[in-house]
Amino acid sequence: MANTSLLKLEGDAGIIAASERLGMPRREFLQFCATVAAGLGLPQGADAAVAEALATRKRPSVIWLHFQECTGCTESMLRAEHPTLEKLILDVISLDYHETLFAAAGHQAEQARKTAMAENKGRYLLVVEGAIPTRDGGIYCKVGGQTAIELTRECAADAAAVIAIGSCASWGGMPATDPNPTGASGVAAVLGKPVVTIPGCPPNPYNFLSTVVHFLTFGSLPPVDELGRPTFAYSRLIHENCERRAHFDAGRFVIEFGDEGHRKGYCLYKVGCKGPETYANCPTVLFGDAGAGTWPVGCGCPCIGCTEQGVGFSKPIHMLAKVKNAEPPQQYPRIVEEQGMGATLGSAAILAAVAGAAAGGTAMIARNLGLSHKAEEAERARTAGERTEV
Ligand code: FSX
Ligand code: SF4
Ligand code: F3S
Repeated sequence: MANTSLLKLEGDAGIIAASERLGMPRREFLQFCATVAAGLGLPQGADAAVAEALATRKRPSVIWLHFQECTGCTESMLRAEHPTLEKLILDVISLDYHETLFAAAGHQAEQARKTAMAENKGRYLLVVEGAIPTRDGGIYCKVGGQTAIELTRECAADAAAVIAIGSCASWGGMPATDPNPTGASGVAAVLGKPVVTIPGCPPNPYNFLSTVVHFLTFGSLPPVDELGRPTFAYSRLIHENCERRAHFDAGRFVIEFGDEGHRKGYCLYKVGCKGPETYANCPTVLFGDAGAGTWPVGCGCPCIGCTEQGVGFSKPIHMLAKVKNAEPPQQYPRIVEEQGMGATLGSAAILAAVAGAAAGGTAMIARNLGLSHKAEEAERARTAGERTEV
């Protein structure tokens, strides 16, 4: 069943203008909205609300701070491909201060931050990338003469919401690795109040984009768990949706890197994969949209638990994971239909309504939705070509 409310928007002037602005075909833009709504676990019809919000709402002002980190979070956001993610992110938000992407420098940059904060008082989003060093009065990271602690507190005071992007900002991440000489801490610890965290080193840019789209559509950030992680992205163990799970269940393991099991794509548990104790949607959302397998385990590398405090950068890479959940995976691949031919426009959102926040399954179907459209287009082009030849 097609989602009629979303399809009705296809001829809407606002949608046409938005897709032109983004340089995306209208259908692709609407598919993207359905994908985001499904990924967020929103009920049926919410994809239309997402599309309308993206097309009409004023972009929220974003102040983006950088502290102890490698800038991988920003890099991962800018390197994603389809649909031109960096374009979408930069169209969805108004990035008023970002040290890496800013042309301005020195006092000019600082002034831009202060102006954006004053003009959008109480309405801007504060995004923090990187850990905050707290030892010795925070002297190990200063920007424009202010410590990271001072800057975070100053910018958070009038923010509508605070998002800690990456594992460093979430809890300290790699800079907080024992013995943590600078006292690297997460944003929540410095502010003394919970914030939304998007952990991962780097985090998946779709999780950031979906969080911002939720804010834009509903004026609030999505539901989070006790660590501030949006439940749409971090409620399932990697092990639950891993493509190698059948090998785990059947006892087929890689014993040594490069052995026969490794070449055959067996389970990486015995070479230290932390998927069984790490909550994230990496196997279902993937990175960069470059095709199948674009996530650590898909490339043959054990998950190091980069999204999980107490696992990533703390637990030795070779150490066996604690298997938290030995339940069967949430969904199995279809065995009859060819992948990508089963989902219709809007069915991902309907599935989301049925499955609630079953992030893994909905994201997978949503992704297939895109493939389905591409397959249809290819088939249409092929038949058109045949007709012309006749
Ligand atoms: Fe940390 Fe972001 Fe790791 Fe790097 O900057 S989460 S070190 S990938 O990228 O903060
Ligand atoms: Fe996948 Fe790792 Fe679980 Fe094996 S242990 S099924 S590789 S997540
Ligand atoms: Fe990180 Fe593991 Fe995902 S290493 S990127 S949480 S697969």
